[in-house]
Amino acid sequence: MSDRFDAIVAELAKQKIELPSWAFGNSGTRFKVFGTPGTPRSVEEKIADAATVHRYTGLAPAVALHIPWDTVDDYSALRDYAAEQGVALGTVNSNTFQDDTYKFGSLTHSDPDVRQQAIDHHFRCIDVMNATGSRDLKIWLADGTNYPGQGDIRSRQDWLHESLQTIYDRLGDDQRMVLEYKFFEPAFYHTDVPDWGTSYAQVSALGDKAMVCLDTGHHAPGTNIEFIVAQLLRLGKLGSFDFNSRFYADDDLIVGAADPFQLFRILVEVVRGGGYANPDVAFMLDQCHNVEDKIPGQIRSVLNVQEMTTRALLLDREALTRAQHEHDVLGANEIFMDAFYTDVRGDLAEWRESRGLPANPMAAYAASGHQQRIENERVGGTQAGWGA
Ligand code: AOS
Ligand code: ZN
Ligand code: ZN
Repeated sequence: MSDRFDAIVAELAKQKIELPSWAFGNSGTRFKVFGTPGTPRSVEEKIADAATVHRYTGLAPAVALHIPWDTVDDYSALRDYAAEQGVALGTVNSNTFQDDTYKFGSLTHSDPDVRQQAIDHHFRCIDVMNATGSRDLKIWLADGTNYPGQGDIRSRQDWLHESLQTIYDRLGDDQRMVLEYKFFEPAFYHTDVPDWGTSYAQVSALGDKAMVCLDTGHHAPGTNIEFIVAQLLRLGKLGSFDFNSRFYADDDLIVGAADPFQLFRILVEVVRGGGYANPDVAFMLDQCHNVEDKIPGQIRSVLNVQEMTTRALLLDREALTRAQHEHDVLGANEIFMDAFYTDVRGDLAEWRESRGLPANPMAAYAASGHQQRIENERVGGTQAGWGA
């Protein structure tokens, strides 16, 4: 391995990426959900698939759950099962976007009884966290309106604060809430948590255990996402990422597939803000594999994050800072781009082998026969999820 790589390997070894359970379920679009052979039929099989990704990459030691898609009778037993597979249970994601009750909103609904029902759902999510030992409750709200005049935009912010405060007050000392924003969809006129500023304002009003979740697919085209990352890290309020990539909207494609340079720029700010040593930031994927096999899709995803993280760690910050202070525009840009253009695949392959991992996890998985085995074994039925 190169000397440059050796110098950053200790930092790179801290990288942990949390996989979403729903990445292993069947997903799709509003037009069609295509099932794929080998799709998990239970929460346990989803966890087993996530553990397979971790076994091939060493990058994914935790699985995020989604309630109610990952409902089981005994979450402590599920926690033990996950541990046997070699992974931990991570973030608990709530869902107030699929019940008819929430047609006109959940935590922001004008009817206090509906708000209470949504609050009670989050209380149940916290009960799950208490059983699984999870730190984070992730709240993403589909709440919003489709037409001007449909709802009282300002009152909805007040109702949202009251609802979030009630949930926040139920969190344990070692638990957090991460509030995720999204500029549109499924609401088309206004979304009640549309941008980082709203999430920041709402979580700041709650306290230290409330943070912002940044989903990389949740911004208008052309948004400078790395600016938001730098600002939230500077403010101490970046709690988690939902990594994915998009060409047009919230496409939930493999992270880095649409714009590896944007992923690199985001990770440069992550490294600048403490990198994977920063205990405040959870690095989660939030992706759906509509047409590709799911386990290799997740392997590809975590490898993309690892590769761009490696390049970000190679950025010569001392030289860059000197060039910036000297207003050496072209020199600074060249230093920045040099890190991005550095091909780190050979070093990473060598490093993986030195740690008992396959040099090329994608090729190793393809050659393993594992996909064929699960396709032969898993006949009949699939797990609840986006498209179930
Ligand atoms: C929806 O668009 C958001 O990205 C959510 O983070 C995510 O898909 C959800 O958490 C799954 O419940
Ligand atoms: Zn998300
Ligand atoms: Zn999303």
